[in-house]
Amino acid sequence: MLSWLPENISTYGGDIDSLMYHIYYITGVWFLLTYGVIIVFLLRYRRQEGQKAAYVRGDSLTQASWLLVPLLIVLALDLWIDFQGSEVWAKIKIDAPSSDLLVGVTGKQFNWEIAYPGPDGKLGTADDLEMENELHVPVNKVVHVILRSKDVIHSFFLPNLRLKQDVMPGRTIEAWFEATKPGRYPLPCAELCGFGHSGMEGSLIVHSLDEYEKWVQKNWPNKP
Ligand SMILES: [Cu+2]
Repeated sequence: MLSWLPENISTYGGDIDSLMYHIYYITGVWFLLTYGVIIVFLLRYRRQEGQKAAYVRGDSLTQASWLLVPLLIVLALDLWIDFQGSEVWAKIKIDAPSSDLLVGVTGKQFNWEIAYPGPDGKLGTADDLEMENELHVPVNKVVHVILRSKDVIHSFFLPNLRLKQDVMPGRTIEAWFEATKPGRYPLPCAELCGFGHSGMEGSLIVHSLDEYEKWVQKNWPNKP
């Protein structure tokens, strides 16, 4: 069910998806329930000959409970979602695994500037390689992404990796992911950032380890 989500190729994608399904099912059941009650009441209490409409203010507890009981249930479900979500949130946002693979991604109207640190492993040095809109990574390796913006707010979005992070001018934000399947995947901007926003789309290229090694050798032939 609900297999319309894009293919998941992220180590933590399953956690995000199960949280999503959780929310879908809760809100789905609640949606059917409330609209079911509305429809039943519309039919049952429709206009009838000789019966005047009553003006109900909810003064008695029995009447007010029509609001208070659903309110408490919704609140409890909300806390349940928060509780379940906090575990996933901590796993992804707080306990990021360490990695020596680093890549810089800078959003600008209307491109992603991707910077690879080169053999010294540091960004902002002479051996950096810069390219536009192509994020090359190896499969099954943790990659840290250093996110920046040159102008306005953009949003770094890798739907297949279940990763979406706003990119803010003046701030450096770190994210991470680990892709589990080689291929080419979309990297759109998910924040309306101006006239060319809809065309702001890069690619994530996940290489097999051999292929990635070849890509590295091609770009840094003297890499030790
Ligand atoms: Cu953008």
